[in-house]
Amino acid sequence: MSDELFALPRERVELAPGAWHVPDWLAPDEQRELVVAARSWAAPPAGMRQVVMPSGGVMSVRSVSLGLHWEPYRYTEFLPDGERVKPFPALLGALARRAVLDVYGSVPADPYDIGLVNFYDAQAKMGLHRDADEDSPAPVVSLSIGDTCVFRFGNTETRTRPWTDVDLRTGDLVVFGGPSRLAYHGVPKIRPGTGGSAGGLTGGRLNITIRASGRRGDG
Ligand code: MD3
Ligand code: FE
Repeated sequence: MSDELFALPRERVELAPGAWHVPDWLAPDEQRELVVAARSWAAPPAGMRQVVMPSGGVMSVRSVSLGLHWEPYRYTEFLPDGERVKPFPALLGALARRAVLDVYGSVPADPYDIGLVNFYDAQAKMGLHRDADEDSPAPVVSLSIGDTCVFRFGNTETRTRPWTDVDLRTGDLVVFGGPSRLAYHGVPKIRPGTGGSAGGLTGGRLNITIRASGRRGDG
């Protein structure tokens, strides 16, 4: 029996105070637009790369930075090889403001100026961590396209339980504001082959996070 036959609309859920999961927020044509844009962002120079941790370990996720580049544990305008980071696209600023307005009813004071595009193949994962290198309380906006992932949302105190596992599917939005802004989170698993043809990806998962650096000026 097909799951789709009995698929009900998924409701928006507050995962923890200030953290909202909004299923199917991106329309299919918006997903396709972002996939097309991501292909151009991923191209060299300053294209897709794997971050090397201080331990020497290489992250399994491949990523493109826009606006500012994150390298453990700070934001810079230049990549490790000296290339200048690509500019922050106006499209991402507009999406982030629309998302935050939709969920919280107001937009943050600090401008959105950082985009991080993460690509997960079937084996990629991201360990539990906090995003604490921004100097702004503005909510982080996360958009998922392609294969479903298991997203693990922990607590603000420890890298250990309690945590909640939630499937993020293509088109889903999550915003992390208020007390959830500094919560531990990660991606323990991709569910290969679940993305369909959504957005025109042939496999894997694209996650786009949009943040405010809190830096003065135009970012
Ligand atoms: C909660 N990315 O890039 S998105 C990351 O799916 C990251 O690629 C994951 O964690 C991904 O740092 C998870 C959800 C997410 C992103 C940023 C957050 C959750 C967050 C920042 C603060 C709290
Ligand atoms: Fe994160």
